[in-house]
Amino acid sequence: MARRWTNTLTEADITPEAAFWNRRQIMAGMAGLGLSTLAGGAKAETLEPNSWDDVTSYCNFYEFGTGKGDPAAYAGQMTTEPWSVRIDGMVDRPGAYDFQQILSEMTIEERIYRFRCVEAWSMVVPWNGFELADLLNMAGVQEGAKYVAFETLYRPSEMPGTAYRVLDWPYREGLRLDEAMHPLTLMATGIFGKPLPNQNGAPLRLVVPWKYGFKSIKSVVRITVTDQEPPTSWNMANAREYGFYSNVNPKVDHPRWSQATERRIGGGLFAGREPTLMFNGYEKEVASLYEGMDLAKHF
Ligand SMILES: Nc1nc2c(c(=O)[nH]1)N[C@H]1C(S)=C(S)[C@@H](COP(=O)(O)O)O[C@H]1N2
Ligand SMILES: [Mo]
Repeated sequence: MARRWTNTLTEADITPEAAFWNRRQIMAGMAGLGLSTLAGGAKAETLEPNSWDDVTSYCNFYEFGTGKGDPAAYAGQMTTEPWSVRIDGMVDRPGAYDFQQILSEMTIEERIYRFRCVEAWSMVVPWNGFELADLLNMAGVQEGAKYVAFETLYRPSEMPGTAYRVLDWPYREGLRLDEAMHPLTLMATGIFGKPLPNQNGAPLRLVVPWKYGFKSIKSVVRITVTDQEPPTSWNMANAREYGFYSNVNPKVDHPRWSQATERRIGGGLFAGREPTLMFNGYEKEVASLYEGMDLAKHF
């Protein structure tokens, strides 16, 4: 149901935003997993994506500054070619994987996901990318592995924000292995059918739609499969405010603000706040991963 295309897209094939909007007819549950959703007779919900301008101008990418406009202003100086991703740890085929080589092995598809920042704003983003599981399977996950750790590029000469120790660079994130292998978990390489702009995490970034946005680490250069829960940047910065799991949960407030509602970017001055959904609306798909866990404790 998710429209798939292969990675043979050329510049000429890239869909202009207008055409994207015209040909688009997408329903929420269909993104990726939706087959079972529809087969089960559940009513598909229409997700109206944000505009290109919303997605590319209102960003968090602290390596380029903490202002929402800083990434759009400064991330252009990040060199993204050549790019390779080191995959190491508990894998059968560790090594430096060239980004172009990765692309040639993966099937790029479109996924329209809700995106909810821990700061209580949200967007709907039409991503292009491949399942993280496909990449991990390419490297061959070994028996006994339990977690996956990720690192962003750390290149101070091109990243003015890293002059400030807001976070302990490089930016680091992590997932439990079953979260990483979940079919909703995406490695994004594009938005709106175009290559990912630098400010959104070029050339490839993680997207975990049921978790707060900071888990969706940008411009990934290293993926490590491990049996230990990996340290993560926001958790190291403030463990009381940012847990390892960071699943979107309207019933577990941030110590300094409520998580019950969200402000949809692009909604206009008079748009009301919208209720935040459990697991950001992906409860049916992911709740079973956390069966028996106290989600207030493992926040
Ligand atoms: N390397 C890196 N990844 C990052 C961040 C960051 O500062 N550095 N910010 C995170 C946060 S807080 C959010 S909300 C999302 C924002 O993604 P977007 O700008 O593409 O909407 O990226 C996440 N990934
Ligand atoms: Mo965020």
